[in-house]
Amino acid sequence: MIRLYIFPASLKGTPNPSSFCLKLEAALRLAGVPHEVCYETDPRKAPKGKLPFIEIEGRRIGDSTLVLDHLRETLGVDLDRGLSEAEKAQSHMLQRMLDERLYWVIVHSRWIEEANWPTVKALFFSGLPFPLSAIVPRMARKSVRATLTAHGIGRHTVEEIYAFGKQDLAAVAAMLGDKPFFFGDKPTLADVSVFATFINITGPEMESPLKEAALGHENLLRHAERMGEIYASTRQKQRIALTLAA
Ligand SMILES: N[C@@H](CCC(=O)N[C@@H](CS)C(=O)NCC(=O)O)C(=O)O
Repeated sequence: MIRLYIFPASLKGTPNPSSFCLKLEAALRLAGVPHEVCYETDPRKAPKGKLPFIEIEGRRIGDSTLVLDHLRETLGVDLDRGLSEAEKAQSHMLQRMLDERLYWVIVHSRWIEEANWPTVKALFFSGLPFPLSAIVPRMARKSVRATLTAHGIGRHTVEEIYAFGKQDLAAVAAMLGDKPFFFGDKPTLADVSVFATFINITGPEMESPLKEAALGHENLLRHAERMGEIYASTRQKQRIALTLAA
């Protein structure tokens, strides 16, 4: 049995506060891969210091992409089976844009945006005793700020950062158009990836120009609803399977 380590579902409005954790969990559900979800709050315990990771046959593998690569190579788990090489390439580029750029705009909107910082602080640091409660959140925020600067996005003005995010969202919306899914009549990894990112922008009660822009894309909202239903129904199936097995 695969053990999937993800953050707990602790942020109202999204199944998981981390788009990477949600992407991997949703991909496993959609592909019908039996797995046990283990909640972890400390990314330092992960093989690469970030969540999600899996444990399979005594081995720990970190990074959602590397996990999916491993499952494809060893178990033949592949949500993109049947896509043409060109479609696979488009999906690859879409996912890289979401993971390597739009993700950082989300990080800015949560950790740096003053209005949203209390929510993030409560989400990750509410259990700390004094004086740690006064020190740790401030240090963590400083470290995220430094990471954003090292990445490069933190060197831009707030207006520029959100403009990048809006452009990315517009590109995703244009690529989906009026289709139900990105490629064909059933969801692939591109759909899972967009769902995991989009719901983390629009779902939580944290306002930002990024969220405002996302809410303006009717087709992405409908896509998220569609994917949310699929995500929820696959959990039900899994529960039933577990009950039957018990
Ligand atoms: N490339 C990684 C990214 C994972 C990632 O950034 N995880 C974040 C949560 S969204 C994390 O664990 N951050 C903790 C940290 O940086 O200390 C993947 O695809 O899994």
